[in-house]
Formats: sequence, C-alpha cells, structure tokens
Amino acid sequence: MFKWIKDKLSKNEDKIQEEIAQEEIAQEEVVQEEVIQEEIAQEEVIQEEIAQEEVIQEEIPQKEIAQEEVAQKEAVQEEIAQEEIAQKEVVQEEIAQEEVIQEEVAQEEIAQEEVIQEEVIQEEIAQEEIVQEEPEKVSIFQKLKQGLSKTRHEMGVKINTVLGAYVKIDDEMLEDIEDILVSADIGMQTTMKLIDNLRTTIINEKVNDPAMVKPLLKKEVKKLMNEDLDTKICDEKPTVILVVGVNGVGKTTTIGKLSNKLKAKGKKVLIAAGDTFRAAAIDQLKTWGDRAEVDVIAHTEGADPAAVIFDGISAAKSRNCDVLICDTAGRLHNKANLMQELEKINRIIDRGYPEANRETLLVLDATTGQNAMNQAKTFKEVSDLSGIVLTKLDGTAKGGVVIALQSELQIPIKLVGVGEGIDDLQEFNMDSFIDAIFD
Ligand SMILES: Nc1nc2c(ncn2[C@@H]2O[C@H](COP(=O)(O)OP(=O)(O)OP(=O)(O)O)[C@@H](O)[C@H]2O)c(=O)[nH]1
Ligand SMILES: [Mg+2]
Repeated sequence: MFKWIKDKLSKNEDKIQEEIAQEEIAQEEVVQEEVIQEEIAQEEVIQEEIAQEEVIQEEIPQKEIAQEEVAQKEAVQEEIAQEEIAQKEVVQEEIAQEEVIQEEVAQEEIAQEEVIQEEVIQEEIAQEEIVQEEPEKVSIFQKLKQGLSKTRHEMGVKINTVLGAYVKIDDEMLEDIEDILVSADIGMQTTMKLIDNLRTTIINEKVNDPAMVKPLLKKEVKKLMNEDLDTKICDEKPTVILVVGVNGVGKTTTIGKLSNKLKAKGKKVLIAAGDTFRAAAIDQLKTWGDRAEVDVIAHTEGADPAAVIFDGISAAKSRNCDVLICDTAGRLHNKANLMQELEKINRIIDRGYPEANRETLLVLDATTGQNAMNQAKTFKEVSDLSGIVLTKLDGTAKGGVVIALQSELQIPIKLVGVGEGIDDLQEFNMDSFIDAIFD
C-alpha cells in the first residue's frame, strides 16, 4: 500500500515536474519571443530614426539651396528696384535742372530785353538832348544807333563781356569772340577771315591787353569791308535806278523814301511802276509817289514790265527829269525767269536811254540774316549790281550781315532802311555803322 502510494506520489511528482518543465519552457519561449519582438521593435525604431535622419539631412541642403535662391532673387530684385529708383532720381534731377536752366535762360532774355529797352530809352533821351544842338547829323547817327541796338547787344555788349573776363589775350578768348560774330550773322567765312587777321595783327604788334582787341577788331572789319567801294548813289542827270529784290523785302517802300530824299536835294524824280504783278503793288507805289510828290508812270495789272519802263524813259526825257526810278516784281520764281526778265528790262534801258547813268540796287531784308546773303549771290549772277539797300535794320539782331555782304561780295551797301517812315532811309556810312554795332 505504501508502495502504491509511493508510486502514485512519485508519478504525481513526475507529472508535476513535467508540468513545471513545460511551464518553464513555455515561459522561456514567451520571454525569448518578447526579446525578439523587443529587438525587432528597437531595430525598426533605429531604422526609422536613420531614415528620418537621412530625410532631414536630405531636406536641409534642399532647403538651404531654396533659401539661398530666394535670398539671391530678393537681392537681385532689390538691386533692380534701387537701380530704378536711382535712375528715376537722375531723370527727375535732370528734368529739374533743365527747368532751372530754362528758367535762367528766360530770365536772362527778359533781363537783356530790359537792358535793350533801357538803352533805347536812354538813346532817345540823349538824341532828344543833342538834336537841339546839332540837328541833322547827330539825329541820323542816333537813329541808326537806336535801330541797331539789338545788333549792338548781340555784338558790342557781348564782346565787352568776353574781353572783361580775360586778363590776357589767348586762343580761348578769340574763340569766344568768334562765336559771338557767327551768332550775329556775320557768317562763317567772314568771321574766320576776321579772326585770322585779328590773330596775325595781335602777334605782329605784340598786343597783350584784352582792352586793345575791340579797336583792332573794328579796324579789321573796316579793312575787310573795303573802304574804297563807292557807296554813293548816282543822281547825276540823267540816271536810271533799277530796284530789284525778292518779294516783301521793301523795294516799293525804299523807292518812296529814296524819291523823297532825292527830291529834297532838288532833283527832279520820276517813278516807273515795273511791278505789274498785282494791282495793289501799283496802288502802293502811287501812294508813295503822292507822299514824296513824285509822278508815277504806270500801266494796268498784268502789263509787260518792259513796256512800262519804256514809257518811263520817254516821260523822263520829255519832262527833263534827273532820275528815273524803276520798281520791279519780286515774284520771279526761278533763276532763268529772273535773268530773262532783268535782261529784257536792261535791253530797253540800254537802247532807249544810252546816255543815262545806271544804278541797279538790290534790296535785301536784314532780318533774314544769311538768307539775304544767298539772295545777293543769286542776283549777282544774273545782274550787274551796283549797290545794296539793306532794309529793316531797325530792331533786328542780325545787322552783322552787312559785314558779310560787303566783304564777301564786294558790293557796296549804299542805303539802309531803319523804319517804315518816309525819312527812315539813310546813306550807308561804314564808320557810323561799325561804331553803332560795336560801341
Ligand atoms: N521796320 C521796317 N519795315 C520796313 C522797312 N522797309 C520796308 N519795310 C516794310 O516791309 C514791308 C514790305 O515792303 P514793300 O516795300 O511792300 O516790299 P516789296 O519788296 O516792294 O514787296 P513786293 O512788292 O511784294 O515784292 C512793308 O510793310 C514795309 O513797311 C524798314 O526799313 N524797316
Ligand atoms: Mg513792291
């Protein structure tokens, strides 16, 4: 019995041992499983971290590059913006400066205008005062000086300013004078000659003082204009004066003034209305004839000018006139036309009045400056000019053209128009003219 119990117990013991062993194995397996799971989990975490790390590291340079690019883009845009602002500022600055300069120029012009007006007033007062002492001679010069006040301002006054700015004579000073002469319509060719001659005189005479330049310049102008040219209008009996020039220059007005002048000298004058282009021209000449108390020989509008001149010659002979003055049309459109017309008229005078002295006066408008010079060249080619009448010298700044005309063409200026009135025509006097524009 005891053995059975012992066996039973032993068997139970074995069974328990068996169960414990199995229990332990199971537990062991569970633990190992957990360890493995743990390790896998840890491995995954590490892998995940590595992957994230790599992603981060990958992302960082891209981010940096992107940030770099954005920064560069911003910098460039900033530069462009600043550049634009700077350019805008420069443009605005330039506009502002331009406006200031324009304002200064306008002020300068106003100031000059005022100076001229003041000079004119002073001259009028002076003229008024002097007229009482020496009526005729002085008033003529004052009138010329008054008329030329703008030219004087353009030349004499500006030259004074330049001379005052230098302590010794040098090339720069001569260039400044050259600029003034060109802008006063003396013309490039004449100005160059004048400056060259002036420079030679300055060197030869060893002149240093700028104050000496103006008298020397005046002397050179006189030399270039040729003092020997005959500036007197012929009025010896019998004389025919043919007046030519383009339209509007003042031919008819000059004829009226000249008739009056000659009549005042005791000459018997007759006018021929050779401008048959329009009726108004004939009427205008008749009006001037009435003013000067001189007869006018006229045909109707559209008549042959040569026929009018022919009748004028016959009348001048039969009435025993001293001077016959012939008006002509200014509307001859081309050189061939002009030449034909003038040749025809000249033939009539040569044949019909061979004993007469001849004057062919070219009338030029001083306000047209260098254009007057071109007209003179054309007329010189088609006609034998004996003199020039320069009208409208009053109030123009282009009086310097007188110097160019006489020195380049060697045709004497004989008369100058200084206004629209009947007395506003003067015999040209070179000395008075040079004084009037330089002093
Ligand atoms: N200020 C001024 N005006 C002048 C002078 N001479 C003429 N005039 C004016 O110039 C304008 C034209 O003058 P005209 O005598 O008709 O000229 P023109 O050459 O005969 O003209 P056409 O017959 O049309 O060819 C007129 O208004 C004149 O009063 C002058 O010396 N000074
Ligand atoms: Mg006319």
